[in-house]
Amino acid sequence: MRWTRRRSVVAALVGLGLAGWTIFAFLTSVTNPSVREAGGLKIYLYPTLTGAPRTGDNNFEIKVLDREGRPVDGASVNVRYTMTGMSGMEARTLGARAVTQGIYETTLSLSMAGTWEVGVTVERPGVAPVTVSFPVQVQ
Ligand SMILES: [Cu+2]
Repeated sequence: MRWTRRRSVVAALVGLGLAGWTIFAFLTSVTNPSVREAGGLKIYLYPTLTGAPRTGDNNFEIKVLDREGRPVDGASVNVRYTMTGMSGMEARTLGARAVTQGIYETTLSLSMAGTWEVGVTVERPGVAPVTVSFPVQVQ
């Protein structure tokens, strides 16, 4: 009796913990799904003009900031993207064009609706390359 109750309390706490973590992860991703921090950089990826990405060609901007929030210019920014969980689809790689103020621009051909995985690699002279990954929902 007592043991059963203790076990159900533990199960309830574990359940609450998992639910809390899930909600936290969900809220964090909703608050800002398009920023990643790695290697002393803050890297943003967002679709321009179109709002939510749709099937076909979509323009994206990549913003690169340093630790102090200053734009990182003169980097080589490459994008590698594929559809999540679709083994038959080959990943595509392309470079992003530098615009200004730490902003780089690219056009991704998102041929199907669903979840895509977009990897962004930032290379600077004399510094280890930084790669981050974004899930992108395509309608
Ligand atoms: Cu696909």
